[in-house]
Amino acid sequence: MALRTRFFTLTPQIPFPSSTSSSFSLLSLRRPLPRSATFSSSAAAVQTVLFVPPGVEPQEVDDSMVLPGSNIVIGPYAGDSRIKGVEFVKSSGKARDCPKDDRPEFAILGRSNVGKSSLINSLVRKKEIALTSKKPGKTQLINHFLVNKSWYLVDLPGYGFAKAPEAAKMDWSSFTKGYFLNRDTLVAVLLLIDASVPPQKIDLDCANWLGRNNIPITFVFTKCDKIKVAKGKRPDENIRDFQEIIRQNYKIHPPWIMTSSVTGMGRDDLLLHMSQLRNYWDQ
Ligand SMILES: Nc1nc2c(ncn2[C@@H]2O[C@H](COP(=O)(O)OP(=O)(O)OP(=O)(O)O)[C@@H](O)[C@H]2O)c(=O)[nH]1
Ligand SMILES: [Mg+2]
Repeated sequence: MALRTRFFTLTPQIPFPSSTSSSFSLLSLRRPLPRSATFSSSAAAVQTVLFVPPGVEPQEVDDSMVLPGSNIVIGPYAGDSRIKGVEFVKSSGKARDCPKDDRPEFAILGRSNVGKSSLINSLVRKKEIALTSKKPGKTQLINHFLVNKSWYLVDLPGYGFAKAPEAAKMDWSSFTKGYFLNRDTLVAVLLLIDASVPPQKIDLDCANWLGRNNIPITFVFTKCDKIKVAKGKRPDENIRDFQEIIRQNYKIHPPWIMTSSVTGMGRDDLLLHMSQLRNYWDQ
């Protein structure tokens, strides 16, 4: 059976009034704790509801089980999260060209330039296995990287980049239909959100689309090292604002975590979280 039907439970449909009139279902493993948790990152605190994985009773949770800079509780399915090897497998222009085996995979999704390729390089500790660029629109194909010969990281083209060369533009309707809806080996989408800018409608719309299609997500906030902004808000403030929107609209929060590909912040913790999702999927 596919993960998304046996791993995640659906909440009742909740209206999503801010950006679309359609209704939204959010995915979570279990009901969240009735209390909220607070994490401090520089001055502002981020309030959130904890994500409690299978095998953990909400009343059992204590602070030592929560990953720093996240709402993620680590449970008994978390395992060895070390990276022993990574190899680029292939680039695919269409979903049907993707590797055809049963290995579990995580899709890295987000706006162009949010740091998808950089996150992959940081997770596997290889400088340029996934190609990065200051210019948006660098990644234009579905790129599969095989980790520890047992699971895939998938670097996807970014959305929200209007100026991509016509020939290189992704056909998102066929892409989403072909990849997200039919990829039975998809454990979760890591939806990357740039913490150095305020919440973006396009990211909320993307979360909305994934939720409506019962695809599990983890919000991965990127660029959390960018604290020296001349104007505007700090990453922790932007993340707090993003959580506020999520909390207003949804009863259950997906897991979320703060990261930086420059400093390595959140890298080990995200890998541990991915190990618990993968091990549960694999059982
Ligand atoms: N300060 C900072 N910069 C980052 C971080 N992650 C990525 N960047 C920078 O952001 C730019 C875009 O990074 P990429 O990893 O190429 O972004 P992408 O999401 O793969 O972009 P596309 O493939 O074009 O969709 C590069 O200049 C990176 O060096 C981060 O955590 N902190
Ligand atoms: Mg890229």
